[in-house]
Amino acid sequence: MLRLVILVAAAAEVRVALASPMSAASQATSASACPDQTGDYAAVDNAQLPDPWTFANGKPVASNDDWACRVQEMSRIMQQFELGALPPAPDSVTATMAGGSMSLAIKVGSNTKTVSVGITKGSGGASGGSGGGSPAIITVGGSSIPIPGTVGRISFGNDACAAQANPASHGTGWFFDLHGKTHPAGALTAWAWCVGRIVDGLEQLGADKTGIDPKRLGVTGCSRNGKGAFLVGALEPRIALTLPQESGSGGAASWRVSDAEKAKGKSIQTAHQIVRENAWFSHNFDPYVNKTNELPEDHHFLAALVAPRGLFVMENDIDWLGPVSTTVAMKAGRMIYAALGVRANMGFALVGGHSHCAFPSSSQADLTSYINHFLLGTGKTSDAEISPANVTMADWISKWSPTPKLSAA
Ligand code: MCU
Repeated sequence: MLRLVILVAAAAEVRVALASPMSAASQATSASACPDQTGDYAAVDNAQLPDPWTFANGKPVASNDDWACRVQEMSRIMQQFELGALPPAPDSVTATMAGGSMSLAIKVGSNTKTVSVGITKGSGGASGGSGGGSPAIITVGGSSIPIPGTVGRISFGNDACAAQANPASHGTGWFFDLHGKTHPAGALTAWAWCVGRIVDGLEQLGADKTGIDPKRLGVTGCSRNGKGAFLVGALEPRIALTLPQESGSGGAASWRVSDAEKAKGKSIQTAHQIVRENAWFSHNFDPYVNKTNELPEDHHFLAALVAPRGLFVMENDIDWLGPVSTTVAMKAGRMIYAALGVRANMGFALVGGHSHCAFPSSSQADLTSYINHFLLGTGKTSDAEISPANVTMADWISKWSPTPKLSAA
Protein backbone atom coordinates (compact mmCIF):
# COMPACT_ATOMS: atom_id res chain seq x y z
CA MET A 1 0.00 0.00 0.00
CA LEU A 2 2.75 2.43 1.03
CA ARG A 3 4.63 1.47 -2.14
CA LEU A 4 1.55 2.30 -4.21
CA VAL A 5 1.15 5.67 -2.53
CA ILE A 6 4.81 6.49 -3.20
CA LEU A 7 4.46 5.42 -6.84
CA VAL A 8 1.33 7.53 -7.29
CA ALA A 9 3.03 10.51 -5.67
CA ALA A 10 6.09 10.04 -7.89
CA ALA A 11 3.92 9.86 -11.00
CA ALA A 12 2.09 13.01 -9.96
CA GLU A 13 5.43 14.77 -9.52
CA VAL A 14 6.55 13.82 -13.02
CA ARG A 15 3.28 15.13 -14.40
CA VAL A 16 3.65 18.39 -12.50
CA ALA A 17 7.19 18.77 -13.77
CA LEU A 18 5.99 18.28 -17.34
CA ALA A 19 2.78 20.26 -17.16
CA SER A 20 2.70 23.02 -19.76
CA PRO A 21 2.58 26.49 -18.26
CA MET A 22 -0.59 28.39 -19.02
CA SER A 23 -0.53 31.37 -21.35
CA ALA A 24 0.52 34.66 -19.80
CA ALA A 25 -3.09 35.74 -19.57
CA SER A 26 -4.20 32.59 -17.85
CA GLN A 27 -1.25 32.29 -15.48
CA ALA A 28 -2.97 34.48 -12.92
CA THR A 29 -6.09 32.35 -12.75
CA SER A 30 -6.29 28.58 -12.43
CA ALA A 31 -9.04 26.74 -14.28
CA SER A 32 -10.85 26.01 -11.03
CA ALA A 33 -11.11 29.73 -10.31
CA CYS A 34 -13.02 30.24 -13.56
CA PRO A 35 -16.81 30.00 -13.31
CA ASP A 36 -19.06 27.99 -15.60
CA GLN A 37 -16.36 26.01 -17.36
CA THR A 38 -18.55 23.01 -18.02
CA GLY A 39 -16.58 21.92 -21.02
CA ASP A 40 -19.78 21.39 -22.97
CA TYR A 41 -20.72 24.55 -24.82
CA ALA A 42 -23.91 25.22 -26.76
CA ALA A 43 -24.10 26.06 -30.44
CA VAL A 44 -25.28 29.61 -31.27
CA ASP A 45 -27.01 31.44 -34.10
CA ASN A 46 -24.70 34.30 -34.93
CA ALA A 47 -23.85 35.63 -38.39
CA GLN A 48 -21.10 37.84 -36.94
CA LEU A 49 -17.74 36.90 -35.44
CA PRO A 50 -18.45 35.72 -31.87
CA ASP A 51 -17.76 38.37 -29.25
CA PRO A 52 -14.50 37.75 -27.38
CA TRP A 53 -15.67 40.09 -24.60
CA THR A 54 -18.69 37.98 -23.57
CA PHE A 55 -18.53 34.59 -21.86
CA ALA A 56 -20.60 31.73 -23.29
CA ASN A 57 -23.03 32.24 -20.39
CA GLY A 58 -23.61 35.87 -21.44
CA LYS A 59 -21.53 37.54 -18.72
CA PRO A 60 -19.23 40.34 -19.85
CA VAL A 61 -15.46 40.18 -19.53
CA ALA A 62 -14.75 42.98 -17.06
CA SER A 63 -11.28 42.36 -15.63
CA ASN A 64 -7.92 40.75 -16.37
CA ASP A 65 -8.95 37.73 -14.31
CA ASP A 66 -12.13 37.43 -16.37
CA TRP A 67 -10.07 37.59 -19.54
CA ALA A 68 -7.79 34.79 -18.32
CA CYS A 69 -10.92 32.66 -17.85
CA ARG A 70 -12.38 33.70 -21.20
CA VAL A 71 -9.13 32.68 -22.94
CA GLN A 72 -9.41 29.21 -21.39
CA GLU A 73 -13.04 29.08 -22.41
CA MET A 74 -12.28 30.10 -26.00
CA SER A 75 -9.65 27.36 -26.24
CA ARG A 76 -12.09 24.77 -24.92
CA ILE A 77 -14.80 25.97 -27.28
CA MET A 78 -12.48 25.69 -30.27
CA GLN A 79 -11.42 22.21 -29.18
CA GLN A 80 -15.05 21.15 -28.75
CA PHE A 81 -16.31 22.50 -32.07
CA GLU A 82 -13.47 22.02 -34.52
CA LEU A 83 -10.04 21.09 -33.19
CA GLY A 84 -10.64 18.08 -30.97
CA ALA A 85 -9.30 17.84 -27.43
CA LEU A 86 -5.70 18.75 -26.74
CA PRO A 87 -4.44 16.02 -24.40
CA PRO A 88 -2.57 16.93 -21.21
CA ALA A 89 1.21 16.54 -20.98
CA PRO A 90 2.39 12.91 -21.25
CA ASP A 91 3.36 10.73 -18.28
CA SER A 92 7.02 11.20 -19.10
CA VAL A 93 9.43 12.57 -21.69
CA THR A 94 13.10 11.61 -21.62
CA ALA A 95 15.30 13.69 -23.89
CA THR A 96 18.86 12.97 -25.05
CA MET A 97 21.09 14.87 -27.46
CA ALA A 98 23.45 13.29 -29.98
CA GLY A 99 25.15 15.54 -32.52
CA GLY A 100 22.49 17.78 -34.01
CA SER A 101 19.64 15.52 -33.10
CA MET A 102 17.44 15.47 -30.01
CA SER A 103 15.79 12.17 -29.22
CA LEU A 104 12.55 12.12 -27.20
CA ALA A 105 11.24 8.99 -25.50
CA ILE A 106 7.60 9.72 -24.72
CA LYS A 107 5.24 7.69 -22.54
CA VAL A 108 1.44 8.00 -22.39
CA GLY A 109 -0.13 5.29 -20.25
CA SER A 110 1.27 2.01 -21.50
CA ASN A 111 2.20 3.43 -24.91
CA THR A 112 5.72 4.60 -25.66
CA LYS A 113 7.29 6.23 -28.68
CA THR A 114 10.76 7.52 -29.47
CA VAL A 115 11.12 10.31 -32.02
CA SER A 116 14.02 12.51 -33.06
CA VAL A 117 14.22 16.15 -34.05
CA GLY A 118 17.02 17.95 -35.92
CA ILE A 119 18.39 21.06 -34.21
CA THR A 120 20.65 23.73 -35.68
CA LYS A 121 21.91 26.38 -33.30
CA GLY A 122 21.89 30.04 -34.33
CA SER A 123 24.80 32.43 -33.91
CA GLY A 124 22.84 34.87 -31.76
CA GLY A 125 23.04 34.55 -28.00
CA ALA A 126 19.85 35.09 -26.08
CA SER A 127 19.78 38.55 -24.62
CA GLY A 128 18.10 38.99 -21.27
CA GLY A 129 20.22 36.32 -19.60
CA SER A 130 17.71 33.49 -19.76
CA GLY A 131 20.33 30.79 -19.55
CA GLY A 132 22.35 31.12 -22.77
CA GLY A 133 21.77 29.41 -26.07
CA SER A 134 20.40 30.93 -29.23
CA PRO A 135 16.76 31.54 -30.02
CA ALA A 136 15.27 29.13 -32.55
CA ILE A 137 12.31 28.77 -34.88
CA ILE A 138 10.46 25.47 -34.98
CA THR A 139 9.65 24.77 -38.61
CA VAL A 140 6.41 22.90 -39.23
CA GLY A 141 7.13 20.81 -42.35
CA GLY A 142 9.93 23.19 -43.40
CA SER A 143 10.15 26.96 -43.63
CA SER A 144 9.36 29.40 -46.44
CA ILE A 145 10.49 32.53 -44.60
CA PRO A 146 14.07 33.80 -44.42
CA ILE A 147 15.37 32.76 -40.99
CA PRO A 148 18.44 34.83 -40.04
CA GLY A 149 21.66 33.07 -39.07
CA THR A 150 21.37 34.45 -35.56
CA VAL A 151 18.29 32.25 -35.01
CA GLY A 152 18.50 28.46 -34.90
CA ARG A 153 16.11 25.95 -36.48
CA ILE A 154 14.28 22.99 -35.06
CA SER A 155 12.79 20.73 -37.72
CA PHE A 156 9.39 19.38 -36.78
CA GLY A 157 8.25 16.64 -39.15
CA ASN A 158 4.54 17.22 -38.63
CA ASP A 159 3.31 14.55 -41.07
CA ALA A 160 4.94 11.85 -38.93
CA CYS A 161 3.16 13.21 -35.83
CA ALA A 162 -0.25 13.27 -37.55
CA ALA A 163 -0.71 12.54 -41.24
CA GLN A 164 -2.35 15.03 -43.62
CA ALA A 165 -2.86 12.87 -46.69
CA ASN A 166 -6.66 12.93 -47.00
CA PRO A 167 -9.67 12.75 -44.66
CA ALA A 168 -9.03 9.06 -44.06
CA SER A 169 -5.57 9.77 -42.63
CA HIS A 170 -7.16 10.74 -39.30
CA GLY A 171 -5.57 8.49 -36.71
CA THR A 172 -2.20 7.95 -38.43
CA GLY A 173 1.06 9.16 -36.86
CA TRP A 174 2.96 9.00 -33.58
CA PHE A 175 0.45 11.23 -31.79
CA PHE A 176 -2.19 8.56 -32.44
CA ASP A 177 0.21 5.72 -31.62
CA LEU A 178 0.45 7.29 -28.16
CA HIS A 179 -3.18 8.39 -27.69
CA GLY A 180 -5.07 5.77 -29.68
CA LYS A 181 -6.25 5.78 -33.29
CA THR A 182 -9.70 7.07 -32.40
CA HIS A 183 -8.51 10.10 -30.44
CA PRO A 184 -10.70 13.06 -31.55
CA ALA A 185 -7.83 15.51 -32.21
CA GLY A 186 -7.49 16.78 -35.74
CA ALA A 187 -3.98 16.93 -37.20
CA LEU A 188 -3.54 20.61 -36.26
CA THR A 189 -4.22 19.88 -32.58
CA ALA A 190 -2.00 16.80 -32.71
CA TRP A 191 0.87 18.87 -34.12
CA ALA A 192 0.51 21.39 -31.29
CA TRP A 193 0.77 18.56 -28.75
CA CYS A 194 3.80 17.03 -30.48
CA VAL A 195 5.58 20.41 -30.57
CA GLY A 196 4.88 20.67 -26.83
CA ARG A 197 7.02 17.54 -26.39
CA ILE A 198 9.89 19.16 -28.33
CA VAL A 199 9.68 22.11 -25.93
CA ASP A 200 9.66 19.65 -22.98
CA GLY A 201 12.91 18.16 -24.32
CA LEU A 202 14.55 21.55 -24.84
CA GLU A 203 13.63 22.59 -21.29
CA GLN A 204 14.81 19.30 -19.82
CA LEU A 205 18.23 19.32 -21.52
CA GLY A 206 18.80 23.05 -21.28
CA ALA A 207 20.83 25.37 -23.48
CA ASP A 208 24.14 23.73 -22.44
CA LYS A 209 23.19 20.53 -24.23
CA THR A 210 20.93 21.76 -27.05
CA GLY A 211 22.43 25.19 -27.78
CA ILE A 212 18.87 26.58 -27.76
CA ASP A 213 17.19 28.96 -25.32
CA PRO A 214 13.76 27.41 -24.69
CA LYS A 215 12.35 30.79 -23.69
CA ARG A 216 12.93 32.24 -27.15
CA LEU A 217 11.15 29.91 -29.50
CA GLY A 218 9.30 30.84 -32.64
CA VAL A 219 7.18 28.66 -34.91
CA THR A 220 6.53 28.94 -38.65
CA GLY A 221 5.09 27.00 -41.55
CA CYS A 222 3.37 27.84 -44.83
CA SER A 223 -0.02 26.99 -46.26
CA ARG A 224 -1.34 23.78 -44.65
CA ASN A 225 1.69 23.92 -42.38
CA GLY A 226 0.90 27.59 -41.76
CA LYS A 227 -2.43 26.48 -40.30
CA GLY A 228 -0.31 24.17 -38.15
CA ALA A 229 2.07 26.96 -37.09
CA PHE A 230 -0.90 29.12 -36.06
CA LEU A 231 -2.44 26.32 -34.01
CA VAL A 232 0.90 25.48 -32.38
CA GLY A 233 1.19 29.09 -31.23
CA ALA A 234 -2.43 29.11 -30.04
CA LEU A 235 -2.26 25.88 -28.04
CA GLU A 236 1.37 25.84 -26.82
CA PRO A 237 1.98 28.81 -24.50
CA ARG A 238 5.76 28.34 -24.40
CA ILE A 239 6.08 29.66 -27.97
CA ALA A 240 7.24 33.30 -27.87
CA LEU A 241 6.63 34.19 -31.55
CA THR A 242 4.12 32.67 -33.97
CA LEU A 243 4.75 33.22 -37.68
CA PRO A 244 2.01 31.62 -39.79
CA GLN A 245 2.46 32.14 -43.53
CA GLU A 246 -0.37 31.89 -46.08
CA SER A 247 -2.42 29.69 -43.78
CA GLY A 248 -5.70 30.81 -45.38
CA SER A 249 -8.81 28.88 -44.51
CA GLY A 250 -8.44 26.89 -41.30
CA GLY A 251 -5.73 29.33 -40.20
CA ALA A 252 -6.01 33.11 -40.43
CA ALA A 253 -9.37 33.09 -42.28
CA SER A 254 -12.82 33.25 -40.68
CA TRP A 255 -15.23 30.41 -41.48
CA ARG A 256 -18.12 32.86 -41.64
CA VAL A 257 -16.45 35.44 -43.88
CA SER A 258 -15.20 32.70 -46.21
CA ASP A 259 -18.77 31.38 -46.55
CA ALA A 260 -19.98 34.91 -47.36
CA GLU A 261 -17.24 35.32 -49.97
CA LYS A 262 -18.10 31.93 -51.48
CA ALA A 263 -21.75 33.08 -51.72
CA LYS A 264 -20.51 36.08 -53.73
CA GLY A 265 -18.94 33.69 -56.21
CA LYS A 266 -15.32 33.62 -55.03
CA SER A 267 -13.25 30.46 -55.47
CA ILE A 268 -12.47 30.18 -51.80
CA GLN A 269 -11.85 27.34 -49.38
CA THR A 270 -14.73 26.87 -46.93
CA ALA A 271 -15.40 24.66 -43.92
CA HIS A 272 -17.58 22.48 -46.14
CA GLN A 273 -14.67 21.83 -48.49
CA ILE A 274 -11.86 21.58 -45.94
CA VAL A 275 -13.15 18.52 -44.07
CA ARG A 276 -13.56 16.76 -47.40
CA GLU A 277 -9.99 17.54 -48.41
CA ASN A 278 -7.97 16.53 -45.38
CA ALA A 279 -7.62 15.46 -41.74
CA TRP A 280 -6.68 18.86 -40.29
CA PHE A 281 -9.79 19.14 -38.14
CA SER A 282 -11.56 16.89 -35.69
CA HIS A 283 -14.70 15.02 -36.71
CA ASN A 284 -16.28 17.25 -34.02
CA PHE A 285 -16.37 19.86 -36.80
CA ASP A 286 -18.37 17.81 -39.30
CA PRO A 287 -21.87 18.79 -38.05
CA TYR A 288 -21.08 22.51 -38.42
CA VAL A 289 -19.38 22.78 -41.80
CA ASN A 290 -22.64 23.74 -43.57
CA LYS A 291 -23.80 26.06 -40.80
CA THR A 292 -20.81 27.96 -39.52
CA ASN A 293 -23.11 30.59 -37.95
CA GLU A 294 -23.77 28.03 -35.23
CA LEU A 295 -20.14 27.99 -34.08
CA PRO A 296 -19.63 29.93 -30.83
CA GLU A 297 -16.12 30.68 -32.15
CA ASP A 298 -14.27 31.71 -35.29
CA HIS A 299 -10.63 32.16 -36.17
CA HIS A 300 -10.09 35.62 -34.68
CA PHE A 301 -10.07 33.55 -31.45
CA LEU A 302 -6.72 32.11 -32.55
CA ALA A 303 -5.19 35.57 -32.13
CA ALA A 304 -6.83 35.80 -28.69
CA LEU A 305 -5.19 32.50 -27.70
CA VAL A 306 -1.74 33.61 -28.85
CA ALA A 307 -2.04 37.04 -27.18
CA PRO A 308 -0.17 38.75 -25.65
CA ARG A 309 2.73 36.77 -27.14
CA GLY A 310 4.30 37.74 -30.46
CA LEU A 311 2.32 37.05 -33.62
CA PHE A 312 3.09 38.11 -37.19
CA VAL A 313 0.59 36.78 -39.72
CA MET A 314 1.60 36.76 -43.39
CA GLU A 315 -1.02 36.24 -46.08
CA ASN A 316 -1.37 36.38 -49.87
CA ASP A 317 -4.13 37.71 -52.13
CA ILE A 318 -4.87 34.31 -53.71
CA ASP A 319 -8.67 33.84 -53.78
CA TRP A 320 -8.52 30.29 -52.36
CA LEU A 321 -6.85 31.63 -49.19
CA GLY A 322 -9.60 34.22 -48.67
CA PRO A 323 -7.90 37.62 -48.63
CA VAL A 324 -11.07 39.37 -47.40
CA SER A 325 -11.64 36.64 -44.85
CA THR A 326 -8.09 36.68 -43.43
CA THR A 327 -8.17 40.49 -43.33
CA VAL A 328 -11.42 40.60 -41.34
CA ALA A 329 -10.34 37.90 -38.89
CA MET A 330 -6.87 39.30 -38.32
CA LYS A 331 -8.09 42.90 -37.98
CA ALA A 332 -10.42 41.54 -35.30
CA GLY A 333 -7.40 39.80 -33.77
CA ARG A 334 -5.49 43.09 -33.66
CA MET A 335 -8.46 44.70 -31.89
CA ILE A 336 -8.09 42.05 -29.19
CA TYR A 337 -4.35 42.74 -28.87
CA ALA A 338 -5.13 46.49 -28.75
CA ALA A 339 -7.61 45.97 -25.89
CA LEU A 340 -4.83 44.20 -23.98
CA GLY A 341 -2.62 47.25 -24.51
CA VAL A 342 -0.19 45.34 -26.76
CA ARG A 343 -1.45 46.00 -30.29
CA ALA A 344 2.08 46.05 -31.73
CA ASN A 345 2.72 42.50 -30.47
CA MET A 346 0.57 41.31 -33.39
CA GLY A 347 1.26 42.25 -36.98
CA PHE A 348 -0.59 41.36 -40.16
CA ALA A 349 0.74 41.70 -43.70
CA LEU A 350 -1.31 40.54 -46.69
CA VAL A 351 0.94 41.10 -49.68
CA GLY A 352 0.02 39.79 -53.13
CA GLY A 353 1.77 39.58 -56.46
CA HIS A 354 3.88 36.51 -55.71
CA SER A 355 3.40 32.78 -55.90
CA HIS A 356 2.06 30.75 -52.99
CA CYS A 357 4.61 30.52 -50.15
CA ALA A 358 7.18 32.72 -51.91
CA PHE A 359 8.19 35.27 -49.26
CA PRO A 360 7.73 38.84 -50.61
CA SER A 361 10.74 41.10 -50.05
CA SER A 362 8.39 43.95 -49.11
CA SER A 363 7.55 42.04 -45.90
CA GLN A 364 11.20 41.63 -44.91
CA ALA A 365 11.42 44.66 -42.62
CA ASP A 366 8.20 43.72 -40.80
CA LEU A 367 9.27 40.10 -40.29
CA THR A 368 12.73 41.18 -39.13
CA SER A 369 11.19 43.54 -36.58
CA TYR A 370 9.10 40.73 -35.03
CA ILE A 371 12.03 38.30 -34.97
CA ASN A 372 14.35 40.94 -33.53
CA HIS A 373 11.92 41.99 -30.82
CA PHE A 374 10.60 38.61 -29.67
CA LEU A 375 13.53 36.28 -30.35
CA LEU A 376 16.63 38.47 -30.25
CA GLY A 377 15.39 41.01 -27.70
CA THR A 378 16.17 44.09 -29.76
CA GLY A 379 14.11 46.97 -31.16
CA LYS A 380 10.38 47.46 -31.55
CA THR A 381 8.00 45.63 -33.82
CA SER A 382 6.73 47.46 -36.91
CA ASP A 383 3.10 47.15 -35.69
CA ALA A 384 2.17 46.20 -39.28
CA GLU A 385 -1.41 46.10 -40.52
CA ILE A 386 -1.20 45.79 -44.28
CA SER A 387 -3.91 44.60 -46.65
CA PRO A 388 -5.30 45.80 -49.96
CA ALA A 389 -8.65 44.14 -49.14
CA ASN A 390 -11.55 46.49 -48.51
CA VAL A 391 -13.46 45.23 -45.54
CA THR A 392 -16.31 46.62 -43.47
CA MET A 393 -15.51 45.51 -39.95
CA ALA A 394 -18.88 46.69 -38.60
CA ASP A 395 -20.57 43.91 -40.62
CA TRP A 396 -18.70 41.40 -38.48
CA ILE A 397 -18.21 42.92 -35.04
CA SER A 398 -20.89 45.60 -34.52
CA LYS A 399 -22.67 43.44 -31.93
CA TRP A 400 -19.59 42.99 -29.74
CA SER A 401 -19.89 44.37 -26.20
CA PRO A 402 -17.91 47.51 -25.45
CA THR A 403 -14.20 46.76 -25.28
CA PRO A 404 -13.11 46.24 -21.67
CA LYS A 405 -9.99 47.94 -20.36
CA LEU A 406 -7.48 45.15 -19.88
CA SER A 407 -3.75 44.86 -19.55
CA ALA A 408 -1.58 42.00 -20.68
CA ALA A 409 0.97 42.39 -17.88
C1 MCU B 1 -3.52 27.07 -47.89
O1 MCU B 1 -3.23 25.73 -47.54
C2 MCU B 1 -3.65 24.62 -48.31
C3 MCU B 1 -5.12 24.69 -48.66
O2 MCU B 1 -5.87 24.79 -47.48
C4 MCU B 1 -5.52 23.46 -49.44
O3 MCU B 1 -6.86 23.53 -49.86
C5 MCU B 1 -4.65 23.24 -50.65
O4 MCU B 1 -4.94 21.98 -51.18
O5 MCU B 1 -3.31 23.24 -50.24
C6 MCU B 1 -2.83 24.39 -49.60
C7 MCU B 1 -1.40 24.08 -49.33
O6 MCU B 1 -1.06 23.51 -48.32
O7 MCU B 1 -0.55 24.35 -50.33
C8 MCU B 1 0.81 23.99 -50.21
